[in-house]
Amino acid sequence: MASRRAIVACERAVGMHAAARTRASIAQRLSTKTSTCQCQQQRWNSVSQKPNSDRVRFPGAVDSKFTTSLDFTTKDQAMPTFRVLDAEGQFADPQNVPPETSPEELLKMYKDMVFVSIMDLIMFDAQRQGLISFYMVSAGEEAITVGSASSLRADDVIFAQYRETGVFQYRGFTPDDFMAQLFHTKNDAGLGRNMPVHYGSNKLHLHTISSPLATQIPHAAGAAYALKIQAQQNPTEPARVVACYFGEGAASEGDFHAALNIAATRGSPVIFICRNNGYAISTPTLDQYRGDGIASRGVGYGIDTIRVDGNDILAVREVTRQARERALKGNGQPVLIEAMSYRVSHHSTSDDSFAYRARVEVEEWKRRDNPITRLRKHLELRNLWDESKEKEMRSEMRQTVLKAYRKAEKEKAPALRNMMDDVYETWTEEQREQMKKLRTILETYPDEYDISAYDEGLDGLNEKK
Ligand SMILES: Cc1ncc(C[n+]2csc(CCOP(=O)(O)OP(=O)(O)O)c2C)c(N)n1
Ligand SMILES: [Mg+2]
Repeated sequence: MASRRAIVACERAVGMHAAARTRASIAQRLSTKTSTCQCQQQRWNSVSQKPNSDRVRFPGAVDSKFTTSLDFTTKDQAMPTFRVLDAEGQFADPQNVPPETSPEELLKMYKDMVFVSIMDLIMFDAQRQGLISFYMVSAGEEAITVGSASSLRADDVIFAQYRETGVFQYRGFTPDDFMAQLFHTKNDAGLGRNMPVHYGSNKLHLHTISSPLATQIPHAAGAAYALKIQAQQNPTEPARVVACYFGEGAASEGDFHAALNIAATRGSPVIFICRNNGYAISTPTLDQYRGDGIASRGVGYGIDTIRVDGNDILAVREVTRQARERALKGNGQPVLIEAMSYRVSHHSTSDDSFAYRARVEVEEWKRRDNPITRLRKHLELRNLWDESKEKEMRSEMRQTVLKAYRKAEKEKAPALRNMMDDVYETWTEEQREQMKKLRTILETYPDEYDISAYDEGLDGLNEKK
């Protein structure tokens, strides 16, 4: 099923016309030996073993030695966690620092993280006041999203889960774009059809967020395969990768496993970025899995994998930079990054996390480590930042968010016809009938239904010509 989804995503991305090339023929293409997977095919050509060899090259195992000692393989030591900065913002190993990041870039990353945290506070409150229906904050995870986005090309394709506001912010989604979606105004690219925080942008190569968990992961594997084919067809164009974000909870879905496997076997240039924040709503990781996090699964699928300190933006930036290079090496391959953090906030505005975890646990994490504070300390050590700049920036950002917020609050909602549009190419008879009935109801009970808030009012019910 997930492989089928990957194929569909692949078809869409390369723009194949369904009538011209049926799914069957695509599936056949995927299963045929192409020049790109020759290396993988060749791996098994030497099944015939030499006499007295200490191993047989079984077709199903890489290079397994014979042994007479009966030992079960057990859980090994945990994979290490890469970091660049220590909790005080100093280089953890001054002899081993990543390539210099310019002061401008460091400041952009810092400001983007702070902007997200300020918008989060304001919009969480807006939901509490009943002004928007739902919200999710990124508290504690801003470095994972901003840091990784900073190492991608602007036209790399991104699939996100929902706690990746920092990616949208880094890419150039504007305060007006955020507010149009959150207040479902007529300027929302999704025309108010999605819950708040389900952002998307064609222009910025950000696929629209979708609520059912993990469905974006096979889509990402398929889209990356499409990019690989495109790169073969247009070798002079700069190669692109896909970045796919998800939580450790989403990695419990079958889609995660199918996607990693197809990406590995097809050599798709996709960077899987898992945000491991310790919880899937109320389910702590201990009840989700017993292995070594999500990283150990990447190795199981034959995928180059790294674990990184998600509170250390320079570490996230550097692993993503190197992951991107790896993803494009040779004929392409997936890479898995597991970024460790802690979900400081409630899961969403629909959740009260103190019903299942102690306040002291959260307070302890807030005190112990925070990605924004860590980068701020680093900037101060380099004389790039101080308290007065901080104050000025925070006040300006608050004003920016509130200005966009007030503007969106007054904006009309999309025309009512958008309820029906884009399901079929044109409305069906049933849809026309339903819109006619809706018109009758709205005209009969004008005091019950205030449609002045909708673009075009009653005319918005008319079918688009
Ligand atoms: C298929 C599916 N099952 C369940 C849900 C309900 N649900 C929404 S978010 C969530 C937890 C996901 O946790 P994780 O992937 O770790 O992301 P986090 O919220 O921690 O960022 C669940 C169970 C869903 N949206 N889709
Ligand atoms: Mg989680």
